Amino acid sequence: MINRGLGAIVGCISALALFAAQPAAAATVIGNPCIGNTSAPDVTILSTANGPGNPLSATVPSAGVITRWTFNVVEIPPNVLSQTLKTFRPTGAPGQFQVVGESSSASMVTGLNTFGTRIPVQAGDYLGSSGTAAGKIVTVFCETTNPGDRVGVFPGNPTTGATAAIIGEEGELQNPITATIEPDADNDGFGDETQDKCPQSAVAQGDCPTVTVDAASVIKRKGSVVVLLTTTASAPVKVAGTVNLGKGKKAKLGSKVQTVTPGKVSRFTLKFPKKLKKRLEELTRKQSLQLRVTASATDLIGRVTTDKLKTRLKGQASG
Ligand SMILES: [Ca+2]
Ligand SMILES: [Ca+2]
Repeated sequence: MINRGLGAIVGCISALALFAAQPAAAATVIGNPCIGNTSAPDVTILSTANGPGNPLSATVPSAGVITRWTFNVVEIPPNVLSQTLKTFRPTGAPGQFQVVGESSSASMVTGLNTFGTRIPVQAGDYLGSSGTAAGKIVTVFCETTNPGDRVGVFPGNPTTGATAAIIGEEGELQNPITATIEPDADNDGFGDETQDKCPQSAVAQGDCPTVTVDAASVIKRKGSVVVLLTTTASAPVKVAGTVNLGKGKKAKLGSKVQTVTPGKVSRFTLKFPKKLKKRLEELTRKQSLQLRVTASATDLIGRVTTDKLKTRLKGQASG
């Protein structure tokens, strides 16, 4: 079905041997490292299956972001040849797919070409490609002699967002593309291993924002104090206090953990334990105890910042 116009690309033996195993990592490599050795005009292809002997999955096993792709080609014709990685998602209709992502068009050199990209993918997405040479659609693929290698063929060049149906499927053909898929735990569309320095937050791709906590003031009540504080980013905050009661004794106070929203003053209540209440009742109103307060905020990656303040608690003896 494909017009295998070899054009300027000289047919050659196919090879699966050049794929080097990746070091163990959470990233996954899919696709086929075969060497593109022929081409066809006016078509876009997608890989539907890899034959036995290729350990890589032909389709996307789990959601993530394609951060890198390779394209292997035996020889480049004199006119500049570019190829584009495309990702396809089945629509549910037989043979029909939507183009859900594309790399930029990449100029090829003879041999193994490697490119960075950023294409979010879902489990079950397919890889495909199309190309251009001298302004015309020229798509390079591999003749592999392996009947289990299969591609679907689209007429023309459907682009991102377009829905297209394959006009047929053929064996012993493959797409000379591998894709590295990194996890994207925060679902921000940036691969968590090489593109996202803060995989804990979808709002940050650079270093995770640090949190500054500012304990501003204390409201004193009879059996408790209320600490007012702010933070520079949303973070869980805990407030603790200590009071020296004299004779080596200490009273410890603690708040519940609250998530503080930046730009909003939050209130943390520290209730007095019995021994502090008792000690205050023993002291005259001219006497006082020092309360040391520490507010601790924990950022997205577990870094803790603190702010401290001191205040005095007056004696409450009635006499
Ligand atoms: Ca991410
Ligand atoms: Ca992020």
